[in-house]
Amino acid sequence: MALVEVKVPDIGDFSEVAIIELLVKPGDTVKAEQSLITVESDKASMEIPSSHAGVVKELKVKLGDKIAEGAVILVLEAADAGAGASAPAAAPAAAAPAPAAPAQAAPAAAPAQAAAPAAAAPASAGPVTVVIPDIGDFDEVAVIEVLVKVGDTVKVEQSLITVESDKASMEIPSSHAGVVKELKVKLGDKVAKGSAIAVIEATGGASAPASAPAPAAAAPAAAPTSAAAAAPAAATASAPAPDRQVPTAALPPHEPTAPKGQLPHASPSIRKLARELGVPLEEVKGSGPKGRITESDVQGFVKAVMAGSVQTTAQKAAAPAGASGGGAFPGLLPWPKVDFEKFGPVERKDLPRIKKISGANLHRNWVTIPHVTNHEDADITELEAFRVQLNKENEKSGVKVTMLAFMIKATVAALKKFPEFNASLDGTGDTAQLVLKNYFHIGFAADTPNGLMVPVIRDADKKGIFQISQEMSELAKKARDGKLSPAEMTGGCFSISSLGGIGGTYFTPIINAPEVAIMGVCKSVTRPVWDGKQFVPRLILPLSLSWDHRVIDGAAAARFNVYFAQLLADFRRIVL
Ligand code: CAO
Repeated sequence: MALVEVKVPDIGDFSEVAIIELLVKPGDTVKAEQSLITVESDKASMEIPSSHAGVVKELKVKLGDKIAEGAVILVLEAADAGAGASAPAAAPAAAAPAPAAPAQAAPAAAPAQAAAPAAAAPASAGPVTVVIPDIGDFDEVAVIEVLVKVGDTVKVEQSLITVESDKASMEIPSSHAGVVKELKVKLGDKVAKGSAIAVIEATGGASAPASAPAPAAAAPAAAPTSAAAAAPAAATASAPAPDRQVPTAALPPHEPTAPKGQLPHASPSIRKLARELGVPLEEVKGSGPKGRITESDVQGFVKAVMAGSVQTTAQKAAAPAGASGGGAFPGLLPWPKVDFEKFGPVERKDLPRIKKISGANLHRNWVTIPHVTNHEDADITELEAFRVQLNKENEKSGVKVTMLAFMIKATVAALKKFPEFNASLDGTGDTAQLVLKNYFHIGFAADTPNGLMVPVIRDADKKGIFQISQEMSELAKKARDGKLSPAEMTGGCFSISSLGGIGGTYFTPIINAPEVAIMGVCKSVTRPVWDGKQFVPRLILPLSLSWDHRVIDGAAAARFNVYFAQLLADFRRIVL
C-alpha cells in the first residue's frame, strides 16, 4: 500500500477556487472517482474526484481554503497505487485525460468548469444566435434554470441558463449584449456544445476574444476565461436580477429534498446566496426539477425561519433541554393558515409601512423582554383642578395643558429617585452592562392614522409644564401628519403610553427597547374613596407600569409606582 497525494487537477483558467464542501474525512474509504471536495467559482460549482481508491489518511485542505491546480487535497493510502487509479474519465462528465501517475497521483480528472460565454456569430449588431460553448466532454447536460425571458435586456457575460451534470452545475453567460428575441431552450431540455440557447438582437457589445471557449489541452471541459470568471459580480451588481423561470410552487420550505448524506441540488449562485444568508441548504426543500433548490426556495426558508414556523437543526440543537421543538421558540406552532374567504367575503389591505416597522419592534420587545406590569391608582383630584385652572388662566396662550405633561414631569422625578429605571441593557450574558443615563428624554406614544409612533421630549428635566405641553402637541401633530424625523423619535429614556383621552382601566404596555420600563395610563374616573370616616368622591387615574425584570425587581417597581402616584396626588412633592 502506498501513500498517494491527491491533487487538484487542471481546472482550466481558474487561478483559485474556494472549497465549499469537504465530502470525506480521515479514515474514510473512498473509491476511485468518488468526490472528495466541492469547489466553487462565481459561475460554477464542481466536485473534485479522487484519482485512487483507498483510505483517507490526512486532509490537507479545510473549508474556505482557496485552491488552484496542483494543490494537494489529501493523502490517501491507496488500495493499489497503480491499478486503483481512476481511468482518465472524470467529473463531471468525461474529463481530462490526465493520466494518473502511480504514487504521486496526477489529478484524476478535470472537473467541469464555468462555461465561457456562450458562443455566437461574431456579428457585433443584429440578431445573433447564442449557442452553448465548448463545455468539455459533456455529451448532454440538462437545462435546470432559464435565467432570462424574451424581452429582457442582457449584458455581455450575463448568465442566460444554468446547466447541470451529475457532478457540476454551471451558468452559461451570454456572448453578446442585447435584447432576448427568442428562447431556444426550456427547462429540462438536454443541451450540448453548439445547441442554440437564444436569439439576441445584439446591440454591439460582444465578449472579448479572450473569453472565447478555450479548452485546456489536458482538460477538455470548457475552460472558463478569466473574463468569464470575473465578470459576473459586475453584471449582477448592475443588472436587476432576472425573473428566474423556475417552478415556484408553494411547497413547504422545510422538507429537504436531498437524500440524507447527499448534497442538495442547487446552482452556484444559489449556494452562494445560501452561504451569505447562513441558510443550511441541506435543510431546504427544492421545488425545481429533481428537487433542485431555487432562489424562491431559499427566500421561503428564510421567511419561515423568521416567522418561527421552521426551526433549523442548529436552532433545535441550541434549544433548551426538554424543549419540544417547533420554531425559534420551543413548542411554538406555525401561524394558522386560514382560508378566510371560505367563511365570508373579506377585503385585503397592505399593512401601512409604520405598522410594519412598529409591529416588528413591538414583537421583538414583547418576546425578548421579561415584562411584568404593576398597576396603581393615583388620586389626581387636586392636580386635575389645578390643570383646569391653569388652562382657564392661560386660555389666550393657545397652549393646552393635559395630564400627560404633569406625568412627564413626575416621570423625571421618579427616574431621578430610581435611576435603574433610566437605564438600558447593553450586551448579553457575561458581558452585559447596565447603562445608566444622566439625561431625561421622555417618549410618549402617539396614535396616528398610520399606526403608533413614539416622539421624544428631550431634556424634560429642564422644561416646565407649558413648554412640555407645547412641544407635545407639536410633536403629536407632526406624528399624525407623518412628518416626524428619526431624530425626534430616538434617544428616549422612558415612555408613557396614555390612553386617558380614550378610556379603559388598565393595560399592559410593551416596553420600548432599549428602555427598561414604560408607564401606561388610562382614563381617570371619579370613584368613592374611604377617607377614614366616610366615602368621598375622588378622581382616580389608573396607572400600569411595565418593567424589564432583568433590570428591575418587583419591589423597586412597586416603590416607583407608589412614588409616581404620590407625586400626582400632591404635586408639591416634586420639589422636595
Ligand atoms: N383621563 C381622563 N381624561 C384624559 C386623560 C386621562 N388620563 N388624559 C387626557 N384626557 C383628556 C384630555 O384632558 C382631553 O380632554 P379635553 O378634550 O376635554 O381637553 C382629551 O382627553 C384628549 O386629550 P389628548 O389625547 O388630546 O391629549 P393627551 O395629552 O392626553 O394625549 C397623545 C396626547 C398624543 C398622547 C394622545 O392624543 C394619543 O395619541 N394617545 C394615544 C396613545 C396610544 O395610542 N397609546 C397606546 C400605545 S400601545 O398601542
